[in-house]
Amino acid sequence: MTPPQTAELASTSTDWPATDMMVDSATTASASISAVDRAVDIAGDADRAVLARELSIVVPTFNESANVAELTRRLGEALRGIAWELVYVDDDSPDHTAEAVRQLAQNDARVRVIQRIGRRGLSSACVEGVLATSAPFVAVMDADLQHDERLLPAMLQTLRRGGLDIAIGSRYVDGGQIGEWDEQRATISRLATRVSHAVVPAALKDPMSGFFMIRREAFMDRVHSLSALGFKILVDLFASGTQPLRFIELPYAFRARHAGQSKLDSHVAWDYGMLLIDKLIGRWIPARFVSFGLIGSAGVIVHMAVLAALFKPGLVSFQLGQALAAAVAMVFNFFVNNLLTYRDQRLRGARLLRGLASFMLVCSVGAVANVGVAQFLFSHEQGWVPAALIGIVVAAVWNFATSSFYTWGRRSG
Ligand SMILES: Nc1nc2c(ncn2[C@@H]2O[C@H](COP(=O)(O)OP(=O)(O)O)[C@@H](O)[C@H]2O)c(=O)[nH]1
Ligand SMILES: [Mg+2]
Repeated sequence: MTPPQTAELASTSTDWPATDMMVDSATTASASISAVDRAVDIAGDADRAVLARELSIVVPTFNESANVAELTRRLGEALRGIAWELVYVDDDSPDHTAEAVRQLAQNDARVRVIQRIGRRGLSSACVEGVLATSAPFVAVMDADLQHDERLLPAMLQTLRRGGLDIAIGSRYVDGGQIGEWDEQRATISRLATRVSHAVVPAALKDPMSGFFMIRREAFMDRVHSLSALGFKILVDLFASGTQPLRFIELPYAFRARHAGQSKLDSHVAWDYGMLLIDKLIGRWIPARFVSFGLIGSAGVIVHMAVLAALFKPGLVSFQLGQALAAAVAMVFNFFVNNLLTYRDQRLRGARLLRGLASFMLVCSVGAVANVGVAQFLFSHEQGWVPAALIGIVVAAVWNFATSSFYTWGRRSG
């Protein structure tokens, strides 16, 4: 609106005829230009004042359309008197969560959505949400109302006082509760907590919490070393960066899910293992390569089983049996890697078949390289075991590097 007005005034002033009047008119015109500029400045200040949020809230979502309106309403109530913004990061939920948020955003400019397509992952969603906001304090919480939004003002108050980087909603400090979990879920959570202490401080009672508020600076200090794998963003934050996070745990009672279903499934355990491996040795070996290697080892077992089943009873020649076993092992490796190693960018539909074809091509080249390298080493007086092992490692590195780019890396083509 405003820049055209200014331009209009400017052009009016140059269009005036050159008469004695000109000086006065020009003065009047420039006076009104500066009046407009001042008005623009004041309006700008007002806009900026409205936009200067103290608290950004980031909420990852997958199929939470029945929860977002209620969460937004409750946040509005809990955060009266605080300047906040709310960003949902949705992974293209089939239940149209992103659309539900857009409708809320039409009535409340503090609310918006980032809709990610062809991507999955709670941690990476949180990271991208935090990066899309600007307030000096950022909270992360779930959409299903299990996290008590009434704790947010106390978290903010604690961080405002200074001296701390992060305030965590904790189920395991005095006054905290895990709510209605069954015994199995509670045991798994306790176990995961114990294991996490390989990479996070032992004093942290609830590293599995997905509910916390962090100073933006502390987040930005470590954002480049985050793994952003899987579900456990807090473990990731604590295990990244050079300076330890100064933290406090505030108790709250974990509530029952409001609507919809938990996204926690058996793959989460794999993702968690990968996160821990990435934090422990990721500097030297990428966790995805470890996952790829483990699945490759399982592929060797599949290969041997198929070969034994076909060749031993004399159904096929050794050569044909070996070729068929290799093909089955490749298909097995492709599907399991698609399920686990590349869970966050899983191929589906037509892209799945194209992916399988490119994977088998890549692995065939890998197999030729394997035999070539091993043969070369063997003919140069290396023992057969090291020659074979080095051949396998060369093929694994090739298969991983090339398939991560050609099979899973590209969105189209
Ligand atoms: N963006 C995004 N959000 C997710 C994903 N998986 C889970 N979430 C969200 O993360 C939060 C926690 O998930 P939830 O299923 O409640 O886990 P649980 O509380 O451990 O059972 C919820 O708001 C989910 O909608 C995902 O892959 N991407
Ligand atoms: Mg939940």
